[in-house]
Amino acid sequence: ENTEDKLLMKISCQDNPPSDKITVVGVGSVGVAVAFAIVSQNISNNIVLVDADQKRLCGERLDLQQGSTFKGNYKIEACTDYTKTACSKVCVITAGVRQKPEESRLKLVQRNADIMKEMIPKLVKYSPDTTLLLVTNPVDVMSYVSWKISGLPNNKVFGSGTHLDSSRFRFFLSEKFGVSPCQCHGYIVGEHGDSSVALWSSVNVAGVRLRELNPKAGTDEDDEKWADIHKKVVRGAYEVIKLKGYTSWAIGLTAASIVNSILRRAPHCQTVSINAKGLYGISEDLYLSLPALINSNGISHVVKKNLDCEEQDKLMKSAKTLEEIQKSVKI
Ligand code: 6V0
Repeated sequence: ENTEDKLLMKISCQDNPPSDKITVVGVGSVGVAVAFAIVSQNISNNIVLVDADQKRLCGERLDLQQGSTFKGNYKIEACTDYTKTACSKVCVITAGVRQKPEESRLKLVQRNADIMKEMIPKLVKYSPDTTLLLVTNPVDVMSYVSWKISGLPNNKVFGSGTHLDSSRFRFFLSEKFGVSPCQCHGYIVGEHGDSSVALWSSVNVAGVRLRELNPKAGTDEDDEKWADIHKKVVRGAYEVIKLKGYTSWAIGLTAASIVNSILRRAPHCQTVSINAKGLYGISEDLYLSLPALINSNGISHVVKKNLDCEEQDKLMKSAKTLEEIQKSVKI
């Protein structure tokens, strides 16, 4: 095994030809933030919006269109019946119910699974080669349900997962050090939710490993209580929902960054919710977040990080939590 093979495990091979059509299903606070992040950053100028609520759909379409003057005339289409979604490169799924204040993501499971059952076959019918990016919560279980329903290979169905949690983690680290979040590297894996796992052993700031500076960082024996940062990550969404009723901008940018990796062939390592069977000690078809590379064909590789015993233990616990919910959902 050469060094590259020690780092990366191949998931898929071919690289598909470019197309930049992006469907966003659900034009609630999240869907609109995703669409806005995509057009405002020039990731794609070809968006189709879908929602069951025709009035809201028309309103959001008009509002977005009327700003296109400032962004090189992007195209925004909309429909309730999926016809205009044909040949989408990526379908970002944000439709569904959201958490009420202090409600856990896992509470939403069957209601949103039923919505996936209705939507996914229509999306795949019109775009049989698409990549499905799930955002609807609980995102790990919704990714699994959508994979099952879609019949697509598992490299083409995945969720935004803990990519947002990792962004929150990097932001809180950047606040602590006063170093840009782009240079604070840290990964959250496992469930996008209460049982997520911070990989403290690999946190590094400007190339310096945190554990070189404080070997106990992130553990219970740490006097500096770095683990509190992970608690803040877990509380992140609850906090925003308590204050403004929902979360939108950070998840909009998070999903857009994944779409960017697919369209731009930019193989960034992102913690996304994938079928983890055969990876990191997981033997079932179970969706949870692991560090992965994304290209135009979806998930191309999984990064084989060395976890310490505590991290591996916590990942298994997170997997157990998700496995129970995943089994309980009726597909
Ligand atoms: P919202 O503002 O209520 O919007 C939901 C939209 O979905 C509405 O416009 C509905 O009309 C539409 N919708 C519902 N059912 C259907 C259907 N069958 N077909 C088409 N459209 C439908 O919710 P919001 O946008 O705030 O949240 C959407 C989902 O994203 C929720 O499940 C959230 O929990 C989830 N989030 C996931 C995050 C993540 O990190 N993965 C982050 C934030 C929210």
